[in-house]
Amino acid sequence: MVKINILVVDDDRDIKLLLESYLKKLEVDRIHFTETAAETYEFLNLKDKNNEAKIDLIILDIILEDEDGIAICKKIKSSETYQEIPVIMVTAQKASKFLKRAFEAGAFDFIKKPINKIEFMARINSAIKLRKEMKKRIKREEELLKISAKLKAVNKKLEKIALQDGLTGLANRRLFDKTLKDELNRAKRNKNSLALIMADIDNFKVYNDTYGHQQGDECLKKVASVLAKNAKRASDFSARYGGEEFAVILADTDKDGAVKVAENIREDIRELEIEHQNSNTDKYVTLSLGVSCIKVKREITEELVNSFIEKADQALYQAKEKGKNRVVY
Ligand code: GH3
Ligand code: MG
Ligand code: MG
Ligand code: MG
Repeated sequence: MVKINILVVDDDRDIKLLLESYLKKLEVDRIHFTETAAETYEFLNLKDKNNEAKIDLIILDIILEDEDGIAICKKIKSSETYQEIPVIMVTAQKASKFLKRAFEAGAFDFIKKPINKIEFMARINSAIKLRKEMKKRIKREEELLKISAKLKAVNKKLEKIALQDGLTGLANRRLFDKTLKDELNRAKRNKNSLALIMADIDNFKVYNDTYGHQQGDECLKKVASVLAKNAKRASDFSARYGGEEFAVILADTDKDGAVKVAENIREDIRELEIEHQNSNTDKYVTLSLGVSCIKVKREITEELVNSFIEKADQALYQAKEKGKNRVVY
């Protein structure tokens, strides 16, 4: 249910009592009273911009001790919190000049004294209805905003998941392809060298055959975390390239730097001592790595990207040929 709170600004005790008795018959939650402009401003707390409206409808006497109602109305209407709240002016003044000024000040309606009960009830009722609709609309809009914020967050999560390898949590091949192209462009712009490491677990088929696919998955996760740990600069990037193959992109890194990182990864994997009794390299799981490095001088084409990967792949192939568990540049 939408709640309606009303403020009556009037300095006449009899009028206050009369209005209170009328308003109590309407669907109103609370009725507040103020007698002067100063008291009204303080009650509404107009100075605070982040104020939440505590009043839904204002019934405002035009003649008060300290300030006239037209000025009060203008001030209320210029506050962010209360600018949409209906203000109904009440006065004994009959002149149409007053009417004009009241509406120009932003009054929603106008009630003449002496107050006619039927007229008063009808006018207040229509203002209440308007305010209720307004509040419902605001609530709907707020709910829509909340839903849209939630959707955005979900979308962001989905986007992230779409670029992530489900098993290891590393970037997937799709993100690798995009990142490599972006990094090549950046390296060209900044005239930096860029390095790529391709890594492949040795004798992994035999590992699966020996320990089962599930333990194979566990091994892949451990290898991935070593890669992530070693690609530790903000500009480093590690991905699962596919199957038991991984890739690391190192921005602003030359051959020696990249070989060092690759060698660290190789050693860290060996030091995990993941038992692999049927391996032909060691009794533990090992990794072969190929490194390529580039200083881009020409346009980044698909051909250039592919040949960069190819170079790392060739180096990896040589590492396998030479007996695995090693880094080749
Ligand atoms: P090499 O030392 O020459 O690299 O030999 P290898 O056995 O490691 O290479 P091969 O390409 O013959 O086999 C790769 C194996 O990796 C076969 C495949 O079942 C396994 N593999 C690929 N993806 C996954 C995965 O997600 N989970 C598990 N458990 N195994 C995988
Ligand atoms: Mg008065
Ligand atoms: Mg392979
Ligand atoms: Mg392999």
